Amino acid sequence: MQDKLTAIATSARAAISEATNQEELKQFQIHYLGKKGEMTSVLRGMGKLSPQERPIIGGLANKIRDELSALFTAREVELRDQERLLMMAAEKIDVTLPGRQPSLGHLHPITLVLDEIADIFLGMGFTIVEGPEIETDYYNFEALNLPKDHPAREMQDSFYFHPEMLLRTHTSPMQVRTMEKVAPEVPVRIIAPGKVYRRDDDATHSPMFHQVEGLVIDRNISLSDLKGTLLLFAQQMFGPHQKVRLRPSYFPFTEPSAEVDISCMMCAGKGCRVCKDTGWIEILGSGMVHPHVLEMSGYDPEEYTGYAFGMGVERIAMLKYGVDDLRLFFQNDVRMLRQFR
Ligand code: 2NL
Repeated sequence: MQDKLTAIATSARAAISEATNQEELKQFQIHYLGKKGEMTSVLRGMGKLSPQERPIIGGLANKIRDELSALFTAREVELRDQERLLMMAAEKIDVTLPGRQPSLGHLHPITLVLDEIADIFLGMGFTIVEGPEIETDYYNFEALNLPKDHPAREMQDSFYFHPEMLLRTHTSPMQVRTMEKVAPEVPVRIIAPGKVYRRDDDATHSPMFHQVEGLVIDRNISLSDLKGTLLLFAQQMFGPHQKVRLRPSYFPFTEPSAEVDISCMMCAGKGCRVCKDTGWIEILGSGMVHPHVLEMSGYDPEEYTGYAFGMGVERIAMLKYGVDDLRLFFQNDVRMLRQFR
C-alpha cells in the first residue's frame, strides 16, 4: 500500500507540472484527490491493515494529500497568470497609444447663410414662419394674384402631383397662410425661409433651392420702410458701407415692384467683372403687396398696406463667398464643403 501511495504521489507530481491549462489541472485534481479518485480507492483498503500498520499508512496518506493539495494550488495560480498574459498578448492592445480623433461634421454653407439671413431679420423684430413644401394651387399661385394663364404657372416651371397640388415654387404660400390666420386686425412682420422647387437645371439654376421671403403688413407701411429695412440687411450681411438702390420691375403679387441692387462688394462700386462694370449687384426682388393679394387674404387695402421681398439663399451665398458655380453647393464634395467649417 505504501508503494501504491508513493506511486500515486510521483505520477500526480508529474501531472501537475505537465498540466498546460487550468481546465486540465482541474481534471487531474479530480482524478487523484477526488471522492472517486486514486487516493480514495487505495485508502478504501485500510480496513484490511493491521493496527500497527494503519497509523503509518494514514500518516503517509495525509502527508501526500497535503503536499499534492499545495502543489495543485500553486500550479493553479501559475497557470492563471500565464493564461492571462497569453490573452493580453493575443489582443495586442497598446494602452499607451493616443486616442483616435473623432471626425466632426458641420453645417452646410447654405444652412449657415440661411441662418445668418434669418438672424439679421430676427434682430429687426421679424418672426420666422415655416410650413409644407407640398402646396395647393391656391396658396402657391391663386392667392398671389397669378391668373390661370400666367406663364409662371406653366407645367414646365413647376413639379405637379395633381392639377391642384405641387411642390411650392416660392415660400409665399406660408405668408398667405399667415395673413389668412391673423387678418383683418393683426399686423404681420414675418420671414418665410425654406426649400423651393422649379423645373430648371443648369449652371445658375437648380431644381431645388432655398429662399427667404419677407412680408410686413400694417397701417402706414411705405416703400421707404422696405428700402430702409433692406439697407440694414445689406449692411449687416455684406458690410457697413453698403448702399442699396431700387429699380422698377414687375411681379404679379406686388405693385409697384422693384429689383433691389446693392453696391458691388468685390470692387466697392468701382466696376469689375462680378458687377459687369456697373458697380451694382442684384440681390433680391420686392414690392408693395398688391391690393388684390391683401384683399384675398382678408385685409382691407384701404386701411392696410405692406411690402414683401424674396431672395435666393444660394445667390446670396455665392456673392458672399465668391462661389462661381451654383452646382458646387449640391455636389457634396467635402473639399468644397469643409471650407465652411
Ligand atoms: C424674387 C422675388 C418676391 C415677393 C417675393 C410676396 C409674398 C406675398 C405677397 C407679395 Cl405673400 N409678395 N413675395 C414679393 C416680391 C418679390 O421675390 O426674385 N425672389 C427670388
